[in-house]
Amino acid sequence: MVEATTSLGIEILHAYWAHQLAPSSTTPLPQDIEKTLLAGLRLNVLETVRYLHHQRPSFAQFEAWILECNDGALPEASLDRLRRALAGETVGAEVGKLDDVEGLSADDLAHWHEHGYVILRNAISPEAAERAELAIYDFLGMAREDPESWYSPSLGPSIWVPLLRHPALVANRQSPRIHKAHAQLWGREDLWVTIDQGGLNPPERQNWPFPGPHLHWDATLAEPHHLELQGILYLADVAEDQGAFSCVPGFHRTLKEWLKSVPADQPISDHARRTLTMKPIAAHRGDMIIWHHLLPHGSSPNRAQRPRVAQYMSLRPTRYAYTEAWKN
Ligand SMILES: O=C(O)CCC(=O)C(=O)O
Repeated sequence: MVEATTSLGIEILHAYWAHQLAPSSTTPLPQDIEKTLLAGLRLNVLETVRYLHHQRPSFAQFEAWILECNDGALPEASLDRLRRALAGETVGAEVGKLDDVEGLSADDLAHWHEHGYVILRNAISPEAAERAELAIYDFLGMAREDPESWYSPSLGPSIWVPLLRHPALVANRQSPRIHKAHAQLWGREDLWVTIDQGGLNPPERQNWPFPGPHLHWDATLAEPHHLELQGILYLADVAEDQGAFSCVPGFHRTLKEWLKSVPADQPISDHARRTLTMKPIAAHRGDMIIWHHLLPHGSSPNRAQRPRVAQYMSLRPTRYAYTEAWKN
């Protein structure tokens, strides 16, 4: 094999690039490694795949693009942490020591085990949340206090907002309390935070019906089932009827049995949508809801007066158990 010249010094990046450009003649990276690689290079999965497929860059161009995405440079300490983690070394938390950081309480953890989700109160400060909230309105060319502006075509027919690297969103990904809570749930600190987008779910009105996401899973339901976490940060207060994140609490414990009841001739998600009821989760500005990826979940129609504004993020360890086969 020809050794690739790499300016970033992340050897397996070449294998990732090669596989994206020629999937049928190359071997994919293990899924967990691929996610760690992209999160460690502070890349969003979709933007990276789109860039590679549309531009078909050389490897040197790909590495240059990665730096461009990161304002021209990635800190050497971050690259070093990524290199060591990918080489199998145990690395600590990205945000430094977590020992003295207040995370989830014993009650929170009991709630997590029973319901499969937990509200991390004050995951970020109200001020940090508001900065990110205003950044999302600004990105969409909307004004928070002008309801007419909430339906601007800039939103498109979804609640997703592809704002990835505004400083306010970047800062929220470094919240020690968020890293601590995830470390408690994963039982380890070598976590990598996704570069995920924002969301704005305005009140429903004529010509703007709630577009989803409706009840779904982002996970394979094939066994064996494993832990993975997903999260949403509320950037302003969210009431139950305000387009709240919704899920079927406790379903991570009953999924295996429930799967046996799904008629063989029906898609699992269709059956789930017909038979399961989600609970909307209200919370405050700066709170984060973390859920087990085996909970059926979605957003909900906003029947209140103000948009629900949110930032998505997930934290995963360098390596973790997952099931390859897709069933959903
Ligand atoms: O925005 C929400 O409330 C739901 C988010 C969701 O369905 C997802 O992240 O998969």
